[in-house]
Amino acid sequence: MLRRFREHDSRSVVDLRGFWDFVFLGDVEPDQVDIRKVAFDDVMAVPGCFDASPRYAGRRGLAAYRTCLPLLEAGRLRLVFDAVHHWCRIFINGKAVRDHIGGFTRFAVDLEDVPAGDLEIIVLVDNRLDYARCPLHLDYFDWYHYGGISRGVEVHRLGKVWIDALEVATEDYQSRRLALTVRYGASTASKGQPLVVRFDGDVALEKSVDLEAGGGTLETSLEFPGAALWSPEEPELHYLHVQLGEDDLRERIGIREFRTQGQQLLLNGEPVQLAGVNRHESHVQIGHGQPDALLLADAQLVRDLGCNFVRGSHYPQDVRWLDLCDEMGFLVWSEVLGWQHTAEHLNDEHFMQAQLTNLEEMVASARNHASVVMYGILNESRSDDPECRAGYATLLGRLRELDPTRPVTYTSTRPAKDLCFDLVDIVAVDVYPGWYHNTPADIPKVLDEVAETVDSRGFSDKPLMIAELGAGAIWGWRDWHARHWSEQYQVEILETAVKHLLLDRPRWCGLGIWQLCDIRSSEALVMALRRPRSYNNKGLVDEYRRPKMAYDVVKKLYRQAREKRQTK
Ligand code: ADA
Repeated sequence: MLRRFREHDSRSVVDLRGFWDFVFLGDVEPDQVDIRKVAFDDVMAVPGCFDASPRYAGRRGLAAYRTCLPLLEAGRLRLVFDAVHHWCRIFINGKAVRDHIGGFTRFAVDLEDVPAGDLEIIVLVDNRLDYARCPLHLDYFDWYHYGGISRGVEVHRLGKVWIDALEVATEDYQSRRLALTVRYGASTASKGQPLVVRFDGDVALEKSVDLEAGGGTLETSLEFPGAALWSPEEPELHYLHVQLGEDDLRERIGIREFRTQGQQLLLNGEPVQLAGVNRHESHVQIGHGQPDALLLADAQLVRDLGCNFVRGSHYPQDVRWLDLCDEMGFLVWSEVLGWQHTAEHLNDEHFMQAQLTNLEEMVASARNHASVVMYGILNESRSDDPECRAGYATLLGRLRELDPTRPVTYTSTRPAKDLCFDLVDIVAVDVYPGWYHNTPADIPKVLDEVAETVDSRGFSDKPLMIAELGAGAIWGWRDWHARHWSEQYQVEILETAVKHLLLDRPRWCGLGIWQLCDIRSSEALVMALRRPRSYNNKGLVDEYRRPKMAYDVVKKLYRQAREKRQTK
């Protein structure tokens, strides 16, 4: 995964990024494929999205990837995939070992007693939009679902005892008390295994532990008086390194508390206002694949804009992106894969199970990131429909169970009728005044009405934010009429809205502009007819990251908002 820090000192890890053998099989059912007979006739970059390359642009179907790894020794291995879109089946030496559904999340395949010799890994990848196979990626969503092995792949060598995860949470930021949970696996029970925890290189705990066969958890609480806190202004990070038996794992964390109190968001006890953007992991030439240079360029844009907030719309973001957010001090809304679902989906066990798995995988990757301050679910789904409430309660409840330290939320488009605001910590509304309805002059009135509605319905004790607001502009399109799709019209809408929300009205705790970059959208007719070029053109920069006029305007206003916050 090539994080921004070294995860292991003693565990041996092989990075499988590079060119893999590839074949696009097309409209073939995975169960009909005889994996021994697949004829690979091409190569494909891993990580990458095959349908973002000109040769396979827009193609949907089954594809096969293959690579080989020579193993000098037999033993236990773990194969880690950081994201495969959207459905995949993994074959090791010709044998199917696991299926996975849903892109954007990490999953692993454990292999016991692997013999020495060549390890052949074949991955069948299906990028078709097929509810029955993969209910998380649907054709009407407002982004293009690229397919392929879009993030890194690694092979880890495990011994008799191995660390599955190190989970770290700030228990009390004032005394710098951290709760640590080590999840381990073990092939047999054993006594007196050495456990050593180091904090920024210094030993903080050293003892012997007894381990159970199969695996278990070890929990402890440690205090690091005087350790620097993490905040957007001073994003101080610390390293926790755990050794258990002969295995080890390093995590990088920030000590901080983020919570809500009445209408406010508090970071380390101080009120914070969110000024930010929504970001998709999408690029015109590489789809969902995100090379380091692109991640860094996007992070630098977010910082240059003066944002302290990014929403990872609408799915779990690459951990390397979260690493950069930790370092740059962004506050991140991490979200489960979803877009405008109805009661039909929320009452379907198949869909809900896929959501729950996606949510568990998201939390596992997000929980140690200081930058991730809140979780979201089910973007713009029918939270106003009584038939959907149970689904919202299930997913939000599961999030709280998995990670009680972070506030939860979702985006609502019908605040006057919403039925689930009582289930969240932060009320978040998406509204597009001046774009889909009303005029730019009406923006202040529309926004005030949203706040009045939420408050009058009994939620005046919760923080309220606009998670999305925006306007489309085609890069370079400047026109005397200055209407829809012109750069000037986007400026007019964003300027009015940002001023009103962040400078004029204290009720709002934040704003996420829709969106940082233009992205390719769905080709479904319902979307295509509203999306010139088949792009969602509401970016402050276009798909090549070229700035539109609105970029500088937002940058100026976000800086003013920051100065206002700092002089309070
Ligand atoms: C919604 C949605 C976004 C995008 C946006 C738009 O708010 O959440 O994904 O589709 O609308 O551009 O209309």
